[in-house]
Order: sequence, then structure tokens, then C-alpha cells
Amino acid sequence: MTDSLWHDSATVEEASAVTVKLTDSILGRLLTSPPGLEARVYDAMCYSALAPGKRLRPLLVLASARLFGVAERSALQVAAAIEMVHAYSLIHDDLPAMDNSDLRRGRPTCHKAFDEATAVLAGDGLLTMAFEVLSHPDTHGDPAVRCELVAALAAAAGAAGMVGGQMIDLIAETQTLELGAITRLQRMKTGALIAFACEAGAILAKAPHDARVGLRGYAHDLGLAFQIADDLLDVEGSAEETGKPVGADAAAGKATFVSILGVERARAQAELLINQAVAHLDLFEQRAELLRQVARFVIDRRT
Ligand code: GRG
Repeated sequence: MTDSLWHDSATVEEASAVTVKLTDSILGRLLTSPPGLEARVYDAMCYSALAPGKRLRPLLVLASARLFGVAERSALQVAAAIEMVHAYSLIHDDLPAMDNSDLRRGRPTCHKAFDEATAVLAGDGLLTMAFEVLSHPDTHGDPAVRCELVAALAAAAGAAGMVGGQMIDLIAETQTLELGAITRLQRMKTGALIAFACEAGAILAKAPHDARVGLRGYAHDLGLAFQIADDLLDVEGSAEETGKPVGADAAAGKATFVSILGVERARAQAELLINQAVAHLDLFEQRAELLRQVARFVIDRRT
């Protein structure tokens, strides 16, 4: 990767600010509206994908790509693709048929700002465009690498990953799940996409097996710690901080890590997972410092 992204000793705050700027710039370019009547769906896609968010998944893609010196342009294509899938999942999750939420990223949700049918289409448009972006030659010169990225993102986002996790989450509204089942649901719902973000750099670089195993281990623990932090924010955070309604899980009577373990044990579990995540990065030595910082950021965050 070129030096233009961030310097070697950049803090997570600096790298995150650069990530937001570059990801939003490529998303804005990829989502440019055509002149026809279909411009409305592009407007809705832009509205949600460019709304202020942490861009955590793009940051993980860029940081993992940098470990291997992957070209900036390739990494940014993947960063844009994963943020499109993430934005689609938030749009559909907020629909009346799912969480029925009015607020996301501090703004009215997509179906409130547009309408339900447009929100469904905006999600569909973002999901499908993500794969168009991954399969574009700008993403990588080698078609086998592009194909591996497409297969990995499809597996992470689909019924064996995020969609399957969301299905179990809906079932959890009417059925009490125990800790093991909740762990599996969260690994699928949020962990799978986070794992793809962490592995993307290794795929782009055709990295050796041990590097992939290290990143996979890091992602596995990071994803779960991220979800516990999200559950803690749902209990302890405010709508001003998170940009979305809080207390939703408790109101729906849904079992979460926090409802089962309690606040203190849940926080201790998240700390343990972050320490484990960081230990998986040892083989990368100093080069993984940013990923280590991201791990801390994930559980210290207030948004
Ligand atoms: C509808 C197929 C489908 C899936 C939805 C990810 C998801 C599955 C729903 C989102 C609901 C939710 C609040 C999950 C908790 C973890 C999570 C994904 C939080 C939002 O991600 P952040 O914190 O958001 O990275 P920003 O806005 O910063 O990008």
C-alpha cells in the first residue's frame, strides 16, 4: 500500500479519520446517480451508506491490507464493498418487518426518510453493487483473487453468516436462547462480516496460511467483543451517543450477553476476548500495532 493512507505510527483515531474520508469518497463515486427515474433508489442508497458511521469494517480492511503492503486502490474497493453490505443490513434491519426503528446513525431511518419499498430496494441495490465492485478489475488484477473475495463476502453475508444470524435473532424474540446459542447467533450476525473485513487483506495479498489463521483468530474474538460492547451500549449508552434508540433489547425481552451475564461479567468477558484477539497478532510483530489499537477501541467506544 502507498504511504498516502496514514503513517506507520498513526493512532486509531488518525487512521479512522482517514478511513472515513477515503471510504466516503469512493462510496460517493460508486453511488453516483444516473439521470433516469431510478435516481431515487441511488439517493436512498447514498442516504444510508454515506450517513455518519464509524466505518469500522473499512478500517479493518485497510489495516489488514496494510500488513501485507496491498495496493491502496484494491483495499479501498473492498472497503467500499463491505460498507455497502453493512449499510444494506442496517436498512433492512430497521424496517417495520424487523426492528421497526426510526433512528439510525442519528438520522431518520431509510424507510422513514423515503418509504418502505424504496428502503427494501436501496438495501438490495447496495448488496448487489458490493459484488459488482469486488468483481471489477480495479479490485485486483488476478480474477482468482476477485473470485475468492466474492465467495468469502457471500459466505459472510448470506444464510450461513449474517442473514442466518438475523434469522436466529428474530426467533430469539419469541424463544429464550441460552448463552451458547446467543454466542453462535452473534458470531453469524455481526462476527462473520467483521471476520471477512480482517481476512480481506490476506486474500488480496495471497498471504500464507499462518497469516490467515492469525487474522481469523483475531477476528473471531474481536467480533464477539464488539457485540458485547454493543449490548453494553444498549444498556448504558444514550441515543445521542449511539445515534439509534437504546434499550431495545430489554424492551423486546431479548436475551443478550448482558441480560445473561450482567454488566460486570459481560464487560470482563469483552476484556478477555480483546486480550485473546490481540494475542493472535503476535506473528505480525510491530506491523499489527494499529489492529491492536482497533481492538481496544472496539470495547472502549461510546458510539
Ligand atoms: C437484515 C440481513 C439483515 C441483517 C441485519 C447487522 C445486522 C443484521 C443488524 C444490525 C443490528 C445491530 C444493531 C446489530 C449490532 C451490531 C451492529 C452491526 C451494530 C452496528 O454496526 P456499527 O456499530 O455501526 O459498526 P456504524 O453506524 O458505526 O457503521
